[in-house]
Amino acid sequence: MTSKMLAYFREKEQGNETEHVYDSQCPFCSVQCKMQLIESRSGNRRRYKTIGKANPTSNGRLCIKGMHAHQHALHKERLTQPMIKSDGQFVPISWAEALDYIKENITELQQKYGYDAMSVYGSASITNEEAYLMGKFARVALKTKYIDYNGRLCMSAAASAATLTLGIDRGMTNGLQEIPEAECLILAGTNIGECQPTLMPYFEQAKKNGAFIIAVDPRETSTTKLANLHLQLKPGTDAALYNGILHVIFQEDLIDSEFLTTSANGYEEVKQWVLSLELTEISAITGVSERDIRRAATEFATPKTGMIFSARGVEQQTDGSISVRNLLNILLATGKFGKHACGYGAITGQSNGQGAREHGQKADQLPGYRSIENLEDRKYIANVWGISEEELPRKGVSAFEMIEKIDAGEIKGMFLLCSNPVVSNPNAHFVKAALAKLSFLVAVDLFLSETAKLADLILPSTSYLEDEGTMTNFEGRVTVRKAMMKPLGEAKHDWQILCLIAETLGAGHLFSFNSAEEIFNELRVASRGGKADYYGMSYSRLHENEGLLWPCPNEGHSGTNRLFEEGFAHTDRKAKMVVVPNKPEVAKEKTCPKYPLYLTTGRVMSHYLTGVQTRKSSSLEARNFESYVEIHPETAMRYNVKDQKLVKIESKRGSIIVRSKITKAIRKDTLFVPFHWDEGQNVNRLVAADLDPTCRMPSFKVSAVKLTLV
Ligand SMILES: Nc1nc2c(c(=O)[nH]1)N[C@H]1C(S)=C(S)[C@@H](COP(=O)(O)OP(=O)(O)OC[C@H]3O[C@@H](n4cnc5c(=O)[nH]c(N)nc54)[C@H](O)[C@@H]3O)O[C@H]1N2
Ligand SMILES: Nc1nc2c(c(=O)[nH]1)N[C@H]1C(S)=C(S)[C@@H](COP(=O)(O)OP(=O)(O)OC[C@H]3O[C@@H](n4cnc5c(=O)[nH]c(N)nc54)[C@H](O)[C@@H]3O)O[C@H]1N2
Ligand code: SF4
Ligand SMILES: [Mo]
Repeated sequence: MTSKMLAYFREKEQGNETEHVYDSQCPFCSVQCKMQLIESRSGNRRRYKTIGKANPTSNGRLCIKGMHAHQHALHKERLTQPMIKSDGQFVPISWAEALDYIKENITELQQKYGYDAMSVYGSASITNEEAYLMGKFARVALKTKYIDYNGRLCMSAAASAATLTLGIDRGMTNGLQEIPEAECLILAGTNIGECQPTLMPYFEQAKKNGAFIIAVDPRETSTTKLANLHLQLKPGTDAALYNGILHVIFQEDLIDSEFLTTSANGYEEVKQWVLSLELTEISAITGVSERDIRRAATEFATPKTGMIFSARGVEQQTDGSISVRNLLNILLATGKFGKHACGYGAITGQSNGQGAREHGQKADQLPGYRSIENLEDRKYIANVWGISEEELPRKGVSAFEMIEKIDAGEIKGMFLLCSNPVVSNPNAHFVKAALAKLSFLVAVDLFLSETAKLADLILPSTSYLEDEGTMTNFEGRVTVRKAMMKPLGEAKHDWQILCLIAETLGAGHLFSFNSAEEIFNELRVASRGGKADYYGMSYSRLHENEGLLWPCPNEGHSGTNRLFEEGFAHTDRKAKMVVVPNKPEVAKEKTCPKYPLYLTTGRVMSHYLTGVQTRKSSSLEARNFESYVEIHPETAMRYNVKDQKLVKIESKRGSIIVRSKITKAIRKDTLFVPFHWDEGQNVNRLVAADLDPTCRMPSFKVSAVKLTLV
């Protein structure tokens, strides 16, 4: 035993171990479970444990990612100093040197090529205050129109569908507590069991109460196992499936005609269109039997209550946006909005998947869900920001389109904060080559991600344990996450970094914030009167109420639990139904003799997104230390693949080598690979970069591939 260990045990025996308990909130998914970090100190030794804390959303539950979140935040590979690339190596520098370097490079690029030579790529894993400041930073400090964020790859389809059909985009239209009381639930392309595990009890309780649950997924998952009916469709055919369900609803007169007449536009056209379709054709397109389509329609339409949930399975498609609108068509046709246990939920993804899409990180958006192309909105925000309306740039382009512009040489510089696009964007080889063309790339991260490795300058940021701010969870509930530790080394908060750079660029007077709360108070004013109105929320109110659901327009307002009780958010108070074609406008990749199998991608419980954080956690890494591919036993036999063997998967764009997992859970014509690994296991090397024309969401869920033995 070493002398250090002896000293430790001696102290423990003498009862010298002290315990400190800190309140925190999970950095990972959109449930935003409240948690406590318990630190046991004994001499110089520290041991940590995370436990759940009671809260109205997950009632004190945590999943394995939350339980081990502190492992990455306290990991020895955390970045603690700014680093500059010199002769291909990263060398530590001071903040003052880093800021000078930034000023020099940005000024030179913008003088030579104009303000729009710089771009900003943001994130939905940062606080509302930071998301708000990113939008302001791009437009006011950098004066560029080019800003977008990783939420484009995540929430854009559901967001545009809800905005177009309902007039407002809040993930859940109803309170979470209503789920167990719904008589039928459709879970479409959502794997809550792995991705939001602490929400499962709401759905399990619904089942116990007698609800009929319908799952739509090409794979069997822990979520589909809860269902009474699993529609195991061909990837990419959701739009047609929901047309089939609508066909039956109209044909069998299971509609709520009074609701349709008073509350929806466009239903006559939808009725005519879906009645003109043949169920046999829908069945052939989707691979779902006519009987199952009929059953789903009657089980959902007949009872008085029912809710539909969707996530990326439906949404990450070239017709994701309009497919979600078809799910909303089903809810409208059956009158299931604005009432108890009736409504829609787009299960948001990242920790702040909801809030970060409301306050101006999107290419065409200003805070409070305002539009950058609307004169009134422009004037209002310019006034809050202390600039003139004319100085405010116009709209830019979506995340992947910024990368295309970098490739084309139109964008020369990028400020990247809290994202890893080389691993998360489609067509990864193209993305990596494009980013390598940048004259100046600054990456702000916790770790040296695959994208950060391409940067000219890396700035170290603070983790969830160190950074205070508000997050808006999938319910639309705004909560405050407290900071419980000092920044690690010289790391700074994302908002501080933005303020420092703004100052360097001469806009310091518009970014003179000393705390997250000060930024929030400006955000409140900026969102005032907008669709996502946070004006009535203050930090003290948020603490007192365990969070508030927006809209919350004044300090006397108790937040909004259920939307659309008094009609929809369009000016005529009516929702807009829309005719949805079976086949998308931008074709999806088709299988062919060379690439005969579909590939779909997604997640596993133990890892988070590009895995930069969860692969640093020993407990999580131990559960899945490498990627894999799900293959149906018959398909495996056809390709002579045995279980647990390395196989090569190849598309037009590239190839990866991963281990086979033979399972009946997947369709025979489809493979599934999670996307949490980089380099040679990065599944996005295979994925097609076709974009949805409405919202510019990439088609992560359908690519054509071939399978060979290694
Ligand atoms: N463990 C874990 N949890 C997470 C995350 C994580 O990385 N790991 N990420 C968070 C984030 S940012 C997000 S966006 C959410 C994502 O949450 P989800 O969208 O639920 O997760 P995915 O696994 O991407 O996809 C869901 C399901 O869609 C199915 N699917 C594939 N193709 C199709 C199709 O064509 N149609 C239909 N109907 N379904 C299809 C997949 O088989 C999969 O089971 O999870 C959040 N929570
Ligand atoms: N094939 C395929 N691709 C997909 C998807 C899919 O289903 N299939 N899903 C898409 C979806 S839904 C999403 S959301 C995207 C996500 O894609 P990304 O945003 O690229 O993924 P992350 O792994 O969250 O990257 C976050 C980075 O920021 C760092 N980081 C974490 N916290 C902080 C912080 O507080 N501040 C700063 N500055 N840095 C921080 C992490 O270390 C990490 O390097 O991927 C998309 N890509
Ligand atoms: S990952 Fe999501 S469900 Fe799991 S503990 Fe964190 S917030 Fe809760
Ligand atoms: Mo996401």
